[in-house]
Amino acid sequence: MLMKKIEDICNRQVEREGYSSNLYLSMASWAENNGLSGVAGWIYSQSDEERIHMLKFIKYINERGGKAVMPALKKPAADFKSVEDVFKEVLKHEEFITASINEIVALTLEEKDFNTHNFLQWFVMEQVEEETSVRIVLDKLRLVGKNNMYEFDRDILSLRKPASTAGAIT
Ligand code: OFO
Repeated sequence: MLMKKIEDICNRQVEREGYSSNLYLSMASWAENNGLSGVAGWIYSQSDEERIHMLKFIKYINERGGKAVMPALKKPAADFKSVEDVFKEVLKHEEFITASINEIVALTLEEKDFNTHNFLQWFVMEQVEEETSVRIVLDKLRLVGKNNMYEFDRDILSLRKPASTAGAIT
């Protein structure tokens, strides 16, 4: 049975993963409207992954005898200055999510909830992968140059990690 404070902080993460998914949908839609189908594809896939992360928390909370709460999600921004700004914002958001996951890990250690601690290890590794993949995109963007957006957009999907590591619900 989940401790109430662990249940609450996991529900907070349900909301954060759900918001991540929504935020990335908004960014992908912006890219699509600006003729950047590759960038849009990369970010739509990221949005799908965030929804899976949210589901993982929902299922874990319920399976451990808690009650997952479906959150109201804050409306994300609809307009962005540039592709570089979008990916800088993705990185900033992922760093926030990493800190959020680490906070839950710390609480599980404090409360000696080793089951939840174990559940969270997948997320700890996932955040390392996600931050790295966004940094790679930003590096490529600097290399290709903002004036060569056609090539960047054409090639960006080759930078996506394979779906097998994207994290299906188990
Ligand atoms: Fe990209 O964050 Fe979920 O966990």
